[in-house]
Amino acid sequence: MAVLYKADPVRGAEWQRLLAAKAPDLPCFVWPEAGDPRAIRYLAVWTPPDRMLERFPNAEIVISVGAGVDQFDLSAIPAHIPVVRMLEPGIAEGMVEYVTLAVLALHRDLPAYLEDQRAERWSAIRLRPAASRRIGVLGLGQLGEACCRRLATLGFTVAGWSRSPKAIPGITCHAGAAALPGFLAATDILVCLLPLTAETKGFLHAGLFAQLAPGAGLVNAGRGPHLVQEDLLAALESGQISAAFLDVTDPEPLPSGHPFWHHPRILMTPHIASQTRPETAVDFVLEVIAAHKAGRPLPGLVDRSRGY
Ligand code: NDP
Ligand code: OXD
Repeated sequence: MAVLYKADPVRGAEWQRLLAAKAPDLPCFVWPEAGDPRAIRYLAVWTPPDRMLERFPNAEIVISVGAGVDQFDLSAIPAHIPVVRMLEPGIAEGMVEYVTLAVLALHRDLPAYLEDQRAERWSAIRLRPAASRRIGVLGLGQLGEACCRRLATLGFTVAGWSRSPKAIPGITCHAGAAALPGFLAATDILVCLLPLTAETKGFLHAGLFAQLAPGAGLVNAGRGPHLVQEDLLAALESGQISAAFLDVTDPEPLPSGHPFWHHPRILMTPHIASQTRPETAVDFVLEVIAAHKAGRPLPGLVDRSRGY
């Protein structure tokens, strides 16, 4: 019985070392090494290898090393093999830091001040209390909920939107398509933490921007294809969106000369909002394997019909 790790090889070496210490009976190979392919039972991957079952006929579980699984072709993974996504606490901690950074920067008008500095302009914008700034978070999963909770502790008025109803103390929770317009109309800074699915591709588009409070800020830390790029440029031009933090783009990186690179009201980061932390990721993988062996429900099991 062995684990195959297929993602960043530097982190793979860390996984190998950690697994050797925590589960000495469970060898870990870092792709393209795989030892005896018939011994590979658990694949921890960013994307599974082609012809996965031909290569690894005894594969039992595929675990995404990331929280998202949109990079998987789920139809290529046989239905009897469960697909699990990463639920280790480091991902949420990183995302909470990033979203807090972006929301505070938008709340405190950092993009405008950066522009002023470059233009040698000294001009104060009137401060607005956090309680009067309404933050709306799209997606109330492991990341959205953690971000909402932290933002609320900073004094913001926080709401979230998800597919199914939620109850989170101190957060106004909205659910379903019918609740979306009311949620958007009461949002000054919109944070996207949706998974990328057929339903959410292109979700951040002109029609949605138009429903936000005028001059709203945008944070996209979900996936690049959530955003319709030309609609963001138009919304920035009209002032309907005042500024945007983008941690994800489509493609990554954007080509040279793309208008986002030099846009004064766009702050881009290279998909670093959070990163899977090997120490806790390995614990999660061992938890999944133990649950599988014991016939218990698998944590992080992906619902293939929903795509997340
Ligand atoms: P979860 O699956 O835990 O949460 C997803 C949330 O989105 C759920 O609340 C879900 O609703 C909601 N949702 C999904 N589809 C819809 C829809 N059609 N309409 C309304 N709500 C919907 O995911 P995570 O919180 O773990 O991660 C979210 C995404 O963040 C990942 O898929 C990934 O794309 C991105 N990510 C980005 C990173 C980065 O560094 N930039 C790092 C890690 C993740 P419900 O609860 O009702 O199911
Ligand atoms: C993830 C990511 O999905 O890093 O975990 O984007």
